[in-house]
Amino acid sequence: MSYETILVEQRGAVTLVTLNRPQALNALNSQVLADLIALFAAYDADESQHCLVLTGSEKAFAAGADIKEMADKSAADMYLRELYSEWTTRICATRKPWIAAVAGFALGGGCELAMMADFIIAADTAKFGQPEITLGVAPGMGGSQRLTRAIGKAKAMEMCLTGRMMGAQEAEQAGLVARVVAAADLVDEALKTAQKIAAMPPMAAIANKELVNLAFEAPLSQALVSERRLFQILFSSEDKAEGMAAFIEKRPAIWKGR
Ligand code: CO8
Repeated sequence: MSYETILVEQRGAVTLVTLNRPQALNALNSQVLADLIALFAAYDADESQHCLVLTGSEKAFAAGADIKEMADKSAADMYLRELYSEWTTRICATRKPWIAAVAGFALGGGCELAMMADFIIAADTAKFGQPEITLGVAPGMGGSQRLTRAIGKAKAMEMCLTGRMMGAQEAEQAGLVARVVAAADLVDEALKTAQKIAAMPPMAAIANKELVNLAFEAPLSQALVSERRLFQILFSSEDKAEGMAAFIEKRPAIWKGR
């Protein structure tokens, strides 16, 4: 598969993806979106890959949707063609785990893209923001909802209404990012974490992801039933038998992915 705006390499069972439009601070134009749709579909379909890291440059994870591309779009263009929605739907439908490794600016659509990840690891240089209001619009790819769920109403409202950026330390304290690391170590740390996830039984990884995400979608009583059912179903997997046998026999497990 060849891509125009992203660099993709496989490191064992981990796919490392780098947004690569440095001249525009990785602004998300339609080519980036098309590349990401194809990339995430390919990742989900590739049985050799079990975790993915998406990163940008030192200066910017992504500085938002491409304003130059959006500038002459009308409401009819956006509404009738549902621009961006296919992209959002496809990425959020990714079943396998993936991590956003964020350094520098993650603004507007860039912040929204990072928040679509299962979790964010941030460099100490990361700056998150939803500055759409300064352009006369509002977040359109989940920012107002995912940011509010992640950090609560007060901070999300303040950020959306003022467009102010939140630094990495504050983002960690507020619950937006899982961990902050030195900028020089960002990709290595994210890859190490991804390799740890990729070494887990793959079906259980998908189930764990599905269940944590359910906390944002379903009422607690239904989500708890779904959790119980998935827990019970995993007892039929070969990896459950292997995982428990390996523990008892004090040896490493060898996963089958079934
Ligand atoms: N789009 C297009 N080009 C961009 C963008 C962008 N979002 N951000 C930066 N660039 C370009 C600049 O135009 C500049 O290009 P050139 O050299 O040709 O002039 C180059 O990248 C470097 O940028 P700067 O010179 O501005 O770099 P600075 O270090 O001075 O500033 C900032 C960095 C603060 C990040 C600044 O570039 C900035 O404010 N960028 C815009 C941030 C922003 O407003 N993002 C939100 C965009 S709107 C959005 O994302 C909505 C998404 C939801 C849509 C869903 C619809 C359904």
